[in-house]
Amino acid sequence: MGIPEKIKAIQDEMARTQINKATEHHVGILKAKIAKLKREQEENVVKKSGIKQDGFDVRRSGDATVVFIGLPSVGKSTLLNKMTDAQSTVGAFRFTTLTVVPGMMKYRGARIQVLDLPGIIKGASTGKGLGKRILSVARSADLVLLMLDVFQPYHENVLVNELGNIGIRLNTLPPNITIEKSAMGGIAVAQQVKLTKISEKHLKDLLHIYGIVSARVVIREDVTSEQVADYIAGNISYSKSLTLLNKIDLVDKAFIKELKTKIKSDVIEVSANSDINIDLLKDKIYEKLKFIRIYMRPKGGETDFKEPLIAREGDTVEDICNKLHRHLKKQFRFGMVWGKSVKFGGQRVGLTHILLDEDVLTIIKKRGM
Ligand SMILES: Nc1nc2c(ncn2[C@@H]2O[C@H](COP(=O)(O)OP(=O)(O)O)[C@@H](O)[C@H]2O)c(=O)[nH]1
Ligand SMILES: [Mg+2]
Repeated sequence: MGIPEKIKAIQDEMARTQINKATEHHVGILKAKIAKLKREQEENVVKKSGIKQDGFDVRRSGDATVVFIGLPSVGKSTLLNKMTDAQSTVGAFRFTTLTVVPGMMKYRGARIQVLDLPGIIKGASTGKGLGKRILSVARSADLVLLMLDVFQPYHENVLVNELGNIGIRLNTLPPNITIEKSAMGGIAVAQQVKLTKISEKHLKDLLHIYGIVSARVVIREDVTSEQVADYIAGNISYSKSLTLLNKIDLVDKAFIKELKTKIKSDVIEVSANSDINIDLLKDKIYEKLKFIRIYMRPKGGETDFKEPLIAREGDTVEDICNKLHRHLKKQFRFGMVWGKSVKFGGQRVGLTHILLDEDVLTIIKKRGM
């Protein structure tokens, strides 16, 4: 039996199974089997065709990269032109954007690269058209903007599903578990928190599907079976997203109010054409990317408060060194910090020190360098 037939057989079995408490476990296992087969199928296609999977070649630049994902004609190109210095072709026809068009948005001192991609359609993840390549650009982005037309809000599910199919999860963190394969001894599970969404038996069955019979599993979070399957399968990206509703100039307030009750996530309503809420959108993007500003003070000199270095939440002194100069890390002796991340001004810190917004930083190099 080939992979498609195997998938079909399991799908048929699922269709025959009534979902209730008693069958929940069984259905979960069937789902995991399908997910595994689909991945294998995917890998076969890639191997046979020799298609490069990494999608379009876009040189990343700026402090962060944001991509638009949406169906054709929702207004992605129009919005890119409004937000950045780019000139992307806008058309009343579908598929006007055929390549990736990058634009740079400068906002509150940060340089944010925004990528306009061709529209995707339902089924994009299974290789219709350029779909998969387009979706894979989202994998390397710092933020995905899901863009919807005010008259087609239900397309949000399509976008989330298509991204999900190629292993991109939105607005969730990787599950806090570890699974270490061992040579023998069966599967040992250490639960630091109690599992309520999946039983230990289910967990072991999942591991078996992936051929793991001996492993040490540490559970630090109450995970679902999907999260465990993701962890075992690997190659999953966890991205942040924001949902936009465009063309609100075409409807009234009552229409939007009604609509918002139907969309799951928080949405930002904009009109690219009529310039509504564009600054609000920039604000939301900036906030979501969690930038921090670091003011550099040269040794014995004045702090540069005018042009902060733009970093991201969680960045360390080492990250800053890397931004400044390729070899600085090697020359680094210690840092001095004034601000929220230290107990007192001028505190000495090492490369692993995590900085906070508006810290002042001096880097002291090794002698003679
Ligand atoms: N009424 C209205 N039309 C818009 C808006 N934004 C874009 N459009 C129109 O929608 C069509 C498709 O826009 P385009 O930017 O090419 O969409 P894309 O395929 O998603 O890149 C064009 O005719 C735009 O003028 C908007 O905010 N309001
Ligand atoms: Mg376009």
